[in-house]
Amino acid sequence: MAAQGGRAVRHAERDRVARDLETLAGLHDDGLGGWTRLVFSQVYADERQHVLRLMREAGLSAAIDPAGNVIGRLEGTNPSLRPILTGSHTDTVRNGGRFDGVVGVVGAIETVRLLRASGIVLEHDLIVADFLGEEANPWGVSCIGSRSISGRLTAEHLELRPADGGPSLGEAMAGFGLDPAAALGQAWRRDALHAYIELHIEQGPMLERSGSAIGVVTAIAGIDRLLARFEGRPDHAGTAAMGDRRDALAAAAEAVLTIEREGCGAPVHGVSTTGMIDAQPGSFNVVPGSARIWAELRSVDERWLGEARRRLAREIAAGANARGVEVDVEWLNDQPPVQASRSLQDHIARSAGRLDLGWEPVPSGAGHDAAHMDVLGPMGMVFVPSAGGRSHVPEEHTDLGDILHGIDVLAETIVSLDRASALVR
Ligand code: HGY
Ligand code: MN
Ligand code: MN
Repeated sequence: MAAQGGRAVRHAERDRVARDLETLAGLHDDGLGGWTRLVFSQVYADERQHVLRLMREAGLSAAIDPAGNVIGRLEGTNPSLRPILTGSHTDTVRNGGRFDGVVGVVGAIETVRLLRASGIVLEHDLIVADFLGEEANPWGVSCIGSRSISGRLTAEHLELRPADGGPSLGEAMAGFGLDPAAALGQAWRRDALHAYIELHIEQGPMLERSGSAIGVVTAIAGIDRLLARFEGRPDHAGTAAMGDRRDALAAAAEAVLTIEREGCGAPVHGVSTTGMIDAQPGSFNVVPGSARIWAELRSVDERWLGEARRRLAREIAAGANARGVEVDVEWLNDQPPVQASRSLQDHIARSAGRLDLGWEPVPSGAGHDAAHMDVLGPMGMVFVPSAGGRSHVPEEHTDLGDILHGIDVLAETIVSLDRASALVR
């Protein structure tokens, strides 16, 4: 056990963690299915006040920053040292689950409780964060809060509007009581952190299949997102000859399958998904004149991502043009893959070993705030198993016992990081 002055870190408390998870799950939008808590929704506003209270009750001095991050601090003994940061997010996707992100925020707060109950006082300040808006959203900018802290939120991001109109991202933030201008200007200096560590559900099948209790994340997949707009010609569905048509929806559908083939052919970890499609005018009896698709590519291999982008742009255009349809492919997001710090991987693995928990290295196909925190210091992630490898669905589930193990590894690792001097990226 990582001890300090002979004191070992206590184990996470089952009933207290279960209560926190249950309370947060209860703060969801009934009308949106699953355990939905969308960014900028009222239920999300209520939930952030609850997290603020939890942080303060745990002994953190906590506040909400201009970008909407709930930030708590536990002072260490040596203010000259750079802080350790741990956290995650509590917004969800539509029709989402109860554990994505929430496990990392509850785990971080429980870690503070355990350190205090164990009489362990760190040398480094420990900062706990519930980052605003980690999930994909209508503005196409995920990880809003962690981008702000890492200096990756831009004025252009704030000007973005949803494809179907509505307030800009900056207007939505202001409407939520935040200060978008200050959110642009509050970036922490590079290398501001001694270390960043995040507990998260794996959202994939590897740990459940292997039986390992803990995943030591090796890298976080890069994400490239696109919006493709198809312009054909609307016609009467009953009289336009098939060979004369310039059917925008047929061209979009062909592009969806082209995108799927790209992921299926990836020689390394690479996946592709078309998440949305729409067509106008949307009538039975009119050949669609225009259509749009929203899609994304992901991989931990930057070279594959770049090549796939170029192939897709070429093949989508060729398929559309063969149908007499024009297409414009706009790349909305290019988040490169991020390698986890070797030092943190070692600390996490050793902590799991000391706790007699089986572990294995795991790449993350999911994106995380940790990908941005990497700018501020050595980054690591601790994964716990996902039942059936499923996430972003109401059926998302992780056993409480696995969550408690993850929290114990998180706490154990933070104590060992506190004693480490030079951590490498
Ligand atoms: O989309 C993701 O990968 C993350 O769960 N937000
Ligand atoms: Mn997440
Ligand atoms: Mn997610």
